[in-house]
Amino acid sequence: MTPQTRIVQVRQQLLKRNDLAARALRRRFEHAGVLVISLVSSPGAGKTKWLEEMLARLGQTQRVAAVVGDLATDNDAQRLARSGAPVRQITTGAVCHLEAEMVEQAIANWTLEELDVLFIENVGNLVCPASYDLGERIRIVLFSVTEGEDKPLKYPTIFNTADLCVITKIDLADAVGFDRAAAYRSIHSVSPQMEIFELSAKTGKGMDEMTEWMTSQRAAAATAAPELTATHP
Ligand SMILES: Nc1nc2c(ncn2[C@@H]2O[C@H](COP(=O)(O)OP(=O)(O)O)[C@@H](O)[C@H]2O)c(=O)[nH]1
Ligand SMILES: [Mg+2]
Repeated sequence: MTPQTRIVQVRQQLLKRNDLAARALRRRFEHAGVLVISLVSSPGAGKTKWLEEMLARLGQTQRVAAVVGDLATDNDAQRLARSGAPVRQITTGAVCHLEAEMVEQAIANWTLEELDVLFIENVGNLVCPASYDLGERIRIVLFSVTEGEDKPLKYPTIFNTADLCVITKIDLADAVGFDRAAAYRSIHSVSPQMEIFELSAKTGKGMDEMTEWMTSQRAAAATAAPELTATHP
């Protein structure tokens, strides 16, 4: 066996182990009636800023919480904790993505039945997080207007494994000459059915629509498993 073959085999085993853990997590989330949404993007695309806004807005009607992953520092968890929502930081060290077992450990002391929506902010990275199922129901890829319209073409897997694309920092679109048509073409060429939101978490533009979408997703998840969510009208 060549070293290369061995590396591939070990990687496949790791992914399989993650898939099993993710499947168990998904069952737990569904049983508890909590809608779980993960966020992926490049570093700095605005995941934490979006979450700060979303926890504040959605938190008015739903019981929200967040788990946030980073290589180092708990800066994001501190920012998010200001919302008053329960927040857990996962510090991954050298690991460039979250894994299902890390999420499982981070939420070990939470009673999931007491939550309506749980957000998971993945490590900022457009490659590795695409391969790791975290048991989420919805994966959102954020893509800021400053990144270059061709990023979906360069990193297709992170886009075609997501359920929704959010174009962030729309307040900067004119300043950086953002080419909206080119960005949409890139996104739809790797994921033809992808729904797209445009917003600015800084100015609030588009955040009402985003919050409404989130509320409707929560309602849809509850309808999908009504017997599990009967205590959360
Ligand atoms: N102008 C503008 N800046 C933003 C917006 N969203 C995030 N930022 C800024 O972009 C930087 C990175 O945001 P952050 O939420 O930490 O990104 P993350 O690494 O994806 O979590 C911070 O300085 C944010 O204040 C936005 O909608 N408009
Ligand atoms: Mg962040």
